[in-house]
Amino acid sequence: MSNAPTPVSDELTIGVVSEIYPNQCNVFFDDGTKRLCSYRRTIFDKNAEWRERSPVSPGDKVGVKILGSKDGVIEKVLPRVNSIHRRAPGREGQLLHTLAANLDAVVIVSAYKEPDFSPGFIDRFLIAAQKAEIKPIVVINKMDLRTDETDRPWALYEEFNILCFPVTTKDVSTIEPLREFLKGKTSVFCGHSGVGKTSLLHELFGVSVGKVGAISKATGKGKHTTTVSTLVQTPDGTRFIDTPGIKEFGLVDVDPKELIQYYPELWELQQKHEPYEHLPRYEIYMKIKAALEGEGR
Ligand SMILES: Nc1nc2c(ncn2[C@@H]2O[C@H](COP(=O)(O)OP(=O)(O)O)[C@@H](O)[C@H]2O)c(=O)[nH]1
Ligand SMILES: [Mg+2]
Repeated sequence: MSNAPTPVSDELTIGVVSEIYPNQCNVFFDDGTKRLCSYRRTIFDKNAEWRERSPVSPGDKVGVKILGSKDGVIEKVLPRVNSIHRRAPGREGQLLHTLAANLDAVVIVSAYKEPDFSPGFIDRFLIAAQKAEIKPIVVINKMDLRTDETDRPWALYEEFNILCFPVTTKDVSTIEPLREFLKGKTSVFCGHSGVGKTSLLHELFGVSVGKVGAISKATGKGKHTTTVSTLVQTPDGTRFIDTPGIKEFGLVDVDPKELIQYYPELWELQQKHEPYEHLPRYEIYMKIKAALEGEGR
């Protein structure tokens, strides 16, 4: 691998977006350097059905015009292979917040406890990942808080062939399989605030991700938490994106009627029962299960 940044043309150098600030972002280059870059607003697509909250997102590959020793200007965003996004919270209209782009995996993190295991949140990310055709995995952290060894609230997902990793940052041996899975990949860590994403990333890769999620003033309507994702790259080429404090995850472009189609096994069962498209997958499953058990009696 060359140590010099890759030039795309005489003028532009390819890099990967790391963090987004209001009018600038950090970009990583092949040689391991990072530059603070501004972007031209003209790279927004004004005709798109959904407007993007920011013209670039962590993981985006960009063409940068190098300025001086530390800065640059993003002149071009290369086409995305894929991305994971949500409705921008606290904003009206069709505003899209792309959490991360060009991913190999979506890591959905939940805690076993503190905060409670959250199947509704996992379901929504599973749907978003499947819709974007990115491999989802489920990580259940804080397993040290489990007292009943037989309790496996994630078992349902395993039944659906979704890879699940029960872990605890208190015992590094539990995170080895996860580290192995993530090696060489670009993945985004998604989950409620407090489930242990940042602690896990620190244990997995020995890198500290700065605490973000600052409080900002929302225009007119009081305060809300801004969500800033950060991409980090390790020397072996593994990349991950930490997403602090996702409280809301509104699906975009998913018609409630098509929802159940993301779960082929439920789709099949649903043909025999009432439609439950409006419910989270876990609840649909419990209802169908109850219906089937009732039928058997
Ligand atoms: N009991 C227990 N606590 C943990 C574990 N991992 C992280 N924590 C704690 O959970 C809290 C939130 O962790 P943090 O990494 O900031 O979560 P994030 O908001 O998802 O990034 C911190 O107080 C951590 O010390 C774990 O495996 N077990
Ligand atoms: Mg965090």
